[in-house]
Amino acid sequence: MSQDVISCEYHAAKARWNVVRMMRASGAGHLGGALSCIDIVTALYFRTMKNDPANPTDPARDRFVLSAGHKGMSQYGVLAEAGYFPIEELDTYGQLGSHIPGHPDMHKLPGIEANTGALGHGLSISLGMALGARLSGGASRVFTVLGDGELPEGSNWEAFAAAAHHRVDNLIAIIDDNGLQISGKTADVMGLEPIEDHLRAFGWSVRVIDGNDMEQVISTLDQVPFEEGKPSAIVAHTVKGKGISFAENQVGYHYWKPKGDELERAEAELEAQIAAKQQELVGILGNTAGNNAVLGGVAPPAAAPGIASAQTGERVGAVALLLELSQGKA
Ligand SMILES: Cc1ncc(C[n+]2csc(CCOP(=O)(O)OP(=O)(O)O)c2C)c(N)n1
Ligand SMILES: [Mg+2]
Repeated sequence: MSQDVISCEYHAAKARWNVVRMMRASGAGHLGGALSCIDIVTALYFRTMKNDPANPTDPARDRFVLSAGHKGMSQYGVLAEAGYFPIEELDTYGQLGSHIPGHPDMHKLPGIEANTGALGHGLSISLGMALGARLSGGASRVFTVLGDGELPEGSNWEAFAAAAHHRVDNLIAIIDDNGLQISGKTADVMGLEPIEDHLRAFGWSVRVIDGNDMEQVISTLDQVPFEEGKPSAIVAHTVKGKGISFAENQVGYHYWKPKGDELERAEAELEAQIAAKQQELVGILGNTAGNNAVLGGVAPPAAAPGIASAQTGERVGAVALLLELSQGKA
């Protein structure tokens, strides 16, 4: 397994831990869908996309739109891990005035490109961004994550058709195909399987992968656009609630209100995953200060897992931007 894969797995494990930190702070949230797509979101920020936490409004950046906005904790967990905002901000999740509300708000947090949560809008927004980049002569690509249960929203299909018609090959749609949605199996509520056939019929170039297998996620994202002149789609088979054993594939954990010792059990499981990845990384690289810097803050194995993050002095820029957003200046 390559160092890049393990490094992304490590950051994904820590991002999952961040999700549980938000749950601990707020007492409730959309857990299942956040955990199914978080490996993909991690790979996008830590490997695929041109992005810089210290300069989140760089016009040349690639864009990420979380169309299924209820999965927002995935993006917050990854942005915090990448150093877009101070990690302590996670403890304000869902509170009045927080920069990280229940659904992403571009006016409140650096790194959020669009307000989402009403399903079915993100792909159209992303298409507009991708066309805008083309018109302005930029090289930016736009990545968007949709849920399988989101796909029946009719507006998606206008965007799928328009993107192919206009040959928008800097647009990449990733379907977090976890087979479940809010009220049950997607196949029972409004099934579109096999999703890849629909997308191909609409003129997209499509790959089907295991979206919780970091090696597949990375190697597939490395290949976009799959075909010149065609938008790219990845149908990512995932597990809702991935990473917390008792939440996996359980529709009841779409929205989680932790009870009993669930939080402690979730944290213990994720801390074991973080520690295991940390050991793998240290095994490859050696536990030196230089290597820690390259990896964005790998804590020595003796340190408490889950606490160290990629946060560096660069976050000062993000803090300043947060302040401006609060004051309505940015
Ligand atoms: C327009 C719109 N209709 C309904 C909802 C309510 N809703 C929130 S999450 C969800 C399920 C979405 O399923 P999926 O896209 O598969 O996401 P997952 O539950 O797997 O995270 C629904 C219907 C919404 N947010 N927006
Ligand atoms: Mg789903």
